[in-house]
Amino acid sequence: NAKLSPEKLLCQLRDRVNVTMIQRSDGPFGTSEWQQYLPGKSLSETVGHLGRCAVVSSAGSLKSSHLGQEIDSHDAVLRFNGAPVRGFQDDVGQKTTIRLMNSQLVTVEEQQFLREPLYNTGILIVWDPAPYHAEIHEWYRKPDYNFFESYKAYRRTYPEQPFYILNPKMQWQLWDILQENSLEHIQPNPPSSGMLGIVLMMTLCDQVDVYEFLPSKRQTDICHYYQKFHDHACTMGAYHPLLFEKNLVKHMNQGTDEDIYTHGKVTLPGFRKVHC
Ligand code: NCC
Repeated sequence: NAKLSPEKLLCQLRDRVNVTMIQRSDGPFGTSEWQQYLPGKSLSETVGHLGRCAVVSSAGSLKSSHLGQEIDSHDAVLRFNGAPVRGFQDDVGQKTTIRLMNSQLVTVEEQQFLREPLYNTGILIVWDPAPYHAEIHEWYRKPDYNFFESYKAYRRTYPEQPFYILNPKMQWQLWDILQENSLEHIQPNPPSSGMLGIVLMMTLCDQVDVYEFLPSKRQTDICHYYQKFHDHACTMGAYHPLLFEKNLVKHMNQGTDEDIYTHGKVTLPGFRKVHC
């Protein structure tokens, strides 16, 4: 269904999706107030050179997977939103190097976000849905969720923990590639945290193993491995173009179909290893 070869697709992602964190030089963030809040070090300086990385989706199919040890064997592990590790180590591991969160969580669930120890581990990154190819200024005036105050409150409480804001430009650069490689029209909503996280890790790591983004034989309507809630849309997508994301990731998989079936595991090369 994708139009480009896997090799060309990887090159497009590498060359057209500019994964950066908001910096002091980004327009409205240049004020003296923001200087105190944005981390001084860049993300790549903070994480260093990463070899093998794991991206752990929050899917219900992780339940009873016993993938914990395998996930923890990676140099770095990315998790999403409020996905817990305590009580679920056997299935999802215990290492958290980066946690990517949407702005809704940080804003609507601010009290839990500021209180729960879950968030105190690893590097935090928050992203917010921006208007299609909007300039930073336009987005800053009218974010989807106004998470800026909550971000500042967290930074005041935990000034030592690295906490970045994802530059919103990347979501539409990635969406364009999703659309170009799909035969159907895709809803104009940004990619899921899962897809953003996969591309983020491809910029930081030599190799990225993604778990239960493409569902294994354990596929289920249970939304998350940590909740009892059932909803088919969690796996197939509603707001996010999740199905198109999954097709694209399947197309680029360098692992085996057997690994998808048994481990829900896809292996992607880091952009450093991609030669165009
Ligand atoms: O559910 P969510 O996603 O936090 O999951 C993180 C990523 O894992 C992948 N996933 C999840 C469940 C599933 N059955 N299959 C999957 O493949 C997806 O790639 C997903 O992105 C989000 O993307 O940020 C999302 O966030 C939640 C919610 O806001 C947070 O969990 C915070 O509470 C959204 N749910 C709702 O708004 C009700 C979800 O749509 C997208």
